[in-house]
Amino acid sequence: QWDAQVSNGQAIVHLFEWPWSNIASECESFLGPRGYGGVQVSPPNEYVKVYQGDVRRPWWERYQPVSYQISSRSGNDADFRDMVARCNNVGVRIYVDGVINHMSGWWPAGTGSTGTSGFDAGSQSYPGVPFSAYDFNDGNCNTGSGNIENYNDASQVRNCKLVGLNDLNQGSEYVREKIVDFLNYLVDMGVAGFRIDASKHMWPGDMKIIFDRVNNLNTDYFSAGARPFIFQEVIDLGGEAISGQEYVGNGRVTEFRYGKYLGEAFRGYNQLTYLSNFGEGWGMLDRAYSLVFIDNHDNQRGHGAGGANILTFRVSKWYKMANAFMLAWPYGFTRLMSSYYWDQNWVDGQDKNDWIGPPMDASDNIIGPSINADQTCGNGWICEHRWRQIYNMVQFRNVAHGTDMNDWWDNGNNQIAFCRGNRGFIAINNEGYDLKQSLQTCLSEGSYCDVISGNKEGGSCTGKTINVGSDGVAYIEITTMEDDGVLAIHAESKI
Ligand code: AAO
Repeated sequence: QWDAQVSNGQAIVHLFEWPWSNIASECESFLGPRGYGGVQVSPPNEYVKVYQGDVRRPWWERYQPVSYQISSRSGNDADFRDMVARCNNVGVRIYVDGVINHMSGWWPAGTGSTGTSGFDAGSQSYPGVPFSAYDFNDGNCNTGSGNIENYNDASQVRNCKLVGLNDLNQGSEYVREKIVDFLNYLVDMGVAGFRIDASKHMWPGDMKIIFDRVNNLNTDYFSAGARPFIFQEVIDLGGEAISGQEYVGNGRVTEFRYGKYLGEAFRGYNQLTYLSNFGEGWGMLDRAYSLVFIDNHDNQRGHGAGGANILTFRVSKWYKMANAFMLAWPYGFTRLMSSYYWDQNWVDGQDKNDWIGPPMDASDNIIGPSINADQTCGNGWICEHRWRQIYNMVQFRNVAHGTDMNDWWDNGNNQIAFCRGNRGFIAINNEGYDLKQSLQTCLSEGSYCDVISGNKEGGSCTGKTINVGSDGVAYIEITTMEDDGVLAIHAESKI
């Protein structure tokens, strides 16, 4: 379950809070044609409807399950099935955000949910599954509050409540059976795998027992015996009792250090020259086990981990540069973030608006993205995955797949360049002065379109044209005045 089971491309995108019908259309009209491998979707199963003071339908309500029925603000079971079929039919996989560590936090009896199950958090009664108090970890938690109080005690991190969320006991055969049924229901309808939420808070051994019971993928879309792709959310920046390494036997693990280090580097707190051995050489997980990203739905808004240096759509030039590096670099399985806009309100170093959910109408229904004539998104959606500098680097990653990194060059500071076999070449300028160099591109003689400054359209380039000599050398120029500090060419951008 370390294999993403992709067929259309080597990068996936988190379409955070998108409705299922919009995802289905996006697979057919954009993700399939542009070589995206798959989509991580928001939790599809029934959860709490949160109204708490001025907090109204926060994005994080989806991380408070009420049942495993496929019923959410993104759509119902039929909508979800339709999306899975339509995306698979164009080769784009669906990965479900599986919230299986816990159920909801405390809410007064009668609090609503996105389905019909009803629940009583106080007595840990979730009839929609059903779960009752017997199925939770209270008896295994030794802290006074019942919550996690110390991340240096591995037992309480697993057996106590994460921020007050009722903590399921995955040591119970009954609980395992209900979780396996939930995952199998989704696998049988054609999903390719799972992001496993809050994995740090479950025992790796219990998780292995659960995953080993999940069915092979649906042979309507996958080869016989194909195993679900598993990527486990474990925040490990070092310094705690639990490490991501403990989970690599179950599947891939989110490598949070990756985005943190690149954020620091592109913001100028580290020199790009040191990226020549980025990956295991920096203490990160083995590339076969890591899931990498620049930002995620938590740390783009100060939740989770990564701190103030995490790059997001709000610092778009650095963001495009870091994503271009990630998509060109041969380490890890890559995931892009696709966001909606919200106004931040910084008070004492915290964004008081960090709860704001997706664009919604007067009835609290999500307003999905509109697509503009220039192929960007409207209705308040950022659609980073539709930015030319990003979708073209997704193609770069596909063209370079199977090669390693070679012919590294740098200026000793913040100008770097490297090849991927004889399939691709990228140069990055993060200096305060122009990059003007003749560099080895490792490509065959000919003219190539720079896929950052433009596209290859018909037989010509809408951006820069790069002429590679018979020795593979080309003159590369990236001035500080340009929109983007990156230049990239590859075997399929040749004219
Ligand atoms: C909401 C309310 C809560 C309320 C609760 C129950 O905000 O006030 O008590 O409901 O009613 C999301 C939101 C939460 C939300 C929750 C449920 O983020 O605010 O709570 O939905 O609605 C830990 C977990 C990690 C988790 C992360 C947010 O380990 O798994 O917290 N991420 C996932 C999801 C996330 C979701 C949940 C889990 C819950 O992605 O969206 O929460 O389903 C340290 C630890 C980390 C820990 C962080 C934050 O990180 O290492 O494991 O993550 O703290 O607690 C440095 C350190 C780094 C440290 C970091 C932050 O960087 O190096 O280790 O500082 O301190």
